[in-house]
Amino acid sequence: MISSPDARRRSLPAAVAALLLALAAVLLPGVPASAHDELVSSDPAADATLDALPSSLTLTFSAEVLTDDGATVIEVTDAAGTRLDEGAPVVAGTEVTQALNGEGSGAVTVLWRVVSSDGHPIDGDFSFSVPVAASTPTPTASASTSTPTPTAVESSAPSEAAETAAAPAETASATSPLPWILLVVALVIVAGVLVYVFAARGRGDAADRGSVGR
Ligand SMILES: [Cu+2]
Repeated sequence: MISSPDARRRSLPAAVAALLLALAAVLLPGVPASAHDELVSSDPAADATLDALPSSLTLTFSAEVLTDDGATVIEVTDAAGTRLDEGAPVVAGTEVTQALNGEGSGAVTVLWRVVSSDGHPIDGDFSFSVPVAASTPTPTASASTSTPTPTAVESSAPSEAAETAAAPAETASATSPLPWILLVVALVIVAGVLVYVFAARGRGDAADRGSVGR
C-alpha cells in the first residue's frame, strides 16, 4: 500500500492538509482569546488578607464590558456559603463595582461573569481572606488546648516506664564487667604460666644445644 506510487501521490495532499490543520489548532485558539477582555486587577486583590470585609468590591477589565441586563453577575460568598454581595453590580466603563454587606469570615470567594466588549461572556473567580469572626475561634481554641493535655500525659507515662525499664538494664550492665575482669585476669595468669613454662623449656633446649654445639 505504502510502496504504491499512486497511494503516495494521493497521501501527500492529505498529509499537507493534516499538517495545516495541526498548525491551525496550535495557532488559532490564541486569536479569539486575545480579542477577549481580561480581568486586569481587583480591589481587594486576589489572595489578599484584609482586616475586615470591605464595603464594596471593584473589578477592572482590559476593555469596557457590556452593560446589557444580566450581562454582569458577581457572587461573593464566605467560607460558610453566606452571600456577601448586596444589590446589583454597577458597570462603569472598564470597572465593575459590587457592594458588599455582612460579616464575612475566613476565605471570601468572588465568582464573576461579564460580557466582553467583543460580545463573548468571560468569567473567573478569586478569593481573599478576612479575619475569622470572634465567636468561631473559641471552640476551636479550647478544643486545640484540651487535646494536647491527654497526649502529654500519655507520652510521659511510657517514658517513665522506659526509665524504670532502663534502670535494671543499667545495674545489670554495671555488675556484668566483674566476671569479665575475673576471666581476663584468669586468662592473663594462664598465659603467664604458659609463657613461663615454654620460656623455661626454651632455655633448657638452648642450654642443651649450647652444651652440644658451642
Ligand atoms: Cu471573544
